[in-house]
Amino acid sequence: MNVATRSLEQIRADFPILQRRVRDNKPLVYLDNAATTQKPQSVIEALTRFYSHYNSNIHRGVHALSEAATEAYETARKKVQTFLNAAHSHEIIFTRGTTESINLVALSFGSRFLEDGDEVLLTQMEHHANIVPWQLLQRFKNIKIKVIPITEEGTLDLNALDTLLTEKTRLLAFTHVSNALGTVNPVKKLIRWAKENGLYVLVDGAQAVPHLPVDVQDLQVDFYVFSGHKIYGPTGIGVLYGKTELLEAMPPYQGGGDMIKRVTFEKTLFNDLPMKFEAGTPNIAGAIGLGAAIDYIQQVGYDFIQQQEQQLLDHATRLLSEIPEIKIIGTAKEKAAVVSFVCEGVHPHDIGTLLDLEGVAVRAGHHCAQPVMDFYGLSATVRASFAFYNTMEEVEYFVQALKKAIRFFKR
Ligand code: C6P
Repeated sequence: MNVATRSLEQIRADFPILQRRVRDNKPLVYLDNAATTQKPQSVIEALTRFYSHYNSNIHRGVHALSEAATEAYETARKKVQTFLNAAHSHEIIFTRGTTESINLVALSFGSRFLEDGDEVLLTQMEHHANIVPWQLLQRFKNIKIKVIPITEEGTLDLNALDTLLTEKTRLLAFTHVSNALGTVNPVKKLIRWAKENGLYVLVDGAQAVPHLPVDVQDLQVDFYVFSGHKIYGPTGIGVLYGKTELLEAMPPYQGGGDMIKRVTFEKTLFNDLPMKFEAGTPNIAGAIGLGAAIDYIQQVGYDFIQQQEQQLLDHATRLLSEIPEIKIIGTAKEKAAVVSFVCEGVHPHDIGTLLDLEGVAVRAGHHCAQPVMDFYGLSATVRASFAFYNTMEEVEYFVQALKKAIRFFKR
């Protein structure tokens, strides 16, 4: 056993669920990491410790538990600040997840910074979470949505940028990594282009932060959003990073407790950042769990994560390419560890169901990215998405199970 194998085994042992057996005692092969990642023991323990030791509301109490909870919640915010290299901790807003973060920006930034007739530039490969909030904004603002097209291999057609740009274009909002195709977009290049043309930029980092380090100051991005559960943290917690001057100028997204300084029936004075955007009791345990997840990722390190995931991706791509019935959807040069594919003559859901019978968890469907499916003339794909805790043996087992499923349907 070499060092790398041993350390991978140790890493896998950190995730209790990976020891589980499913479907007639088959070992679980979890390849649905783009939907949500599994949680290491340290995250589970952070949640348990919060609820068993210092569960309390934050920012309100004068008692010991409330002080401890407030301290832990604000420490988690600082961990996210360091994780993204944000200039200030008040630039980190805790939300329910990527979806809520984008809805917050669309409604709050949209109401303050966008005017009737303004244009918002999205891409063909957006998750619905970065399409529908802008359409909801259209109920209040007569904004126009324009779309950067994609090429057959699933990369953005950058040649279209200058054609799409008009003097009305205000915002570029795009995904850093496509959940349906795995494409890693040229985020720096796109932001540079946007800034040269005076646009605001929102980047959906839901599928990026699990795989690569992000530095919001280096990117010079205005808004960067992600979900805790996709980076080994709990569900129901997410992050909106925003530049101070924008967040200061934006109106609150929701009203209630904690987001105010003074309330009368005539007028309310709003709280400072970040509380202005965190109305009501937040997901305290979730934020603390996210902090623990960030600690864990930093301990594993992105060098290991990237090296391991690249090997898994290459191996899966090679093995799948050898199966004549399989067509990989999304063949960009720069990809995160996601392989989407279709199988001639078999519906993706049927493949997903037969893989499940072998203990292999994948996602089959439109992946909440129907415009991507429309581009390829598909209703769905099968998607295997890897994390650093997956093994080459699991990739091989998955491909064997897939071949068995194909044989079953060809009978
Ligand atoms: N994609 C997937 O299986 P939430 O649900 O708020 O945590 O994340 C939404 C979201 C936004 N952007 C991208 C690029 C995403 O991939 C996701 C979530 C999951 O692909 C669930 S649909």
